[in-house]
Amino acid sequence: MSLIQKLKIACIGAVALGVANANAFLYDDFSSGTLDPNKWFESTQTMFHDEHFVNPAEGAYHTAHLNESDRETVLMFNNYIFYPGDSLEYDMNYAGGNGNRIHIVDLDNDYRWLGQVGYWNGIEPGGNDPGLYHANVEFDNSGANLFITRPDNSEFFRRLNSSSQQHTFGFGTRTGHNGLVHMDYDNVYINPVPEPSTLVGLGIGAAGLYAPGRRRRH
Ligand SMILES: [Ca+2]
Repeated sequence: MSLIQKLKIACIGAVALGVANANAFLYDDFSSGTLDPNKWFESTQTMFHDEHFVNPAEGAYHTAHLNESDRETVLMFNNYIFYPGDSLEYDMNYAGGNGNRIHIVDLDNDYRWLGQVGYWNGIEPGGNDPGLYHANVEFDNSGANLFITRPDNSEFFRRLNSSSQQHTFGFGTRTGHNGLVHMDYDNVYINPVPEPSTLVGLGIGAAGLYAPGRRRRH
């Protein structure tokens, strides 16, 4: 079989399964210099960290804490609902820290208590080495699967259960009473399940497979 034939079959298979990456788009790479309020809102359940802003020098959303204390900064997708089959990706650059400091996520207003990367009275399962981490979140009808690739390219997986089928999401940084940290976020991509109009556009005629007229942004 020629390479072209293999590629054709791979493409057809991907479209038929609804996992084509054609719909993936860059949500934000923080290159505008400021936080876009149409895309994000900052949230905390304690107080924000000393530094939490889009840093033009880093081209990223920057969080840092310079004075030991219990703080939290979470960047929530603003008015964006994730449906089963949707996925997203982002990078987390862990520059360093001391004491209790963790990378956290928020799925449907839950899971902020759970460390993914960092140190909280012990090394978190996602690792504690400084460097670039890559997160992939795959949403389904009972929560999401979180995959984190560590700087050494090893992978950490965690199941996040939820009673909701329509998901809100955010990611961010937490410190404990003795915590100092510097974690930055960048390169946020969303890979949505094809909308019915997209499927029709592809000539598949499978619109009936999906709920009509849904909108992610509202
Ligand atoms: Ca960037």
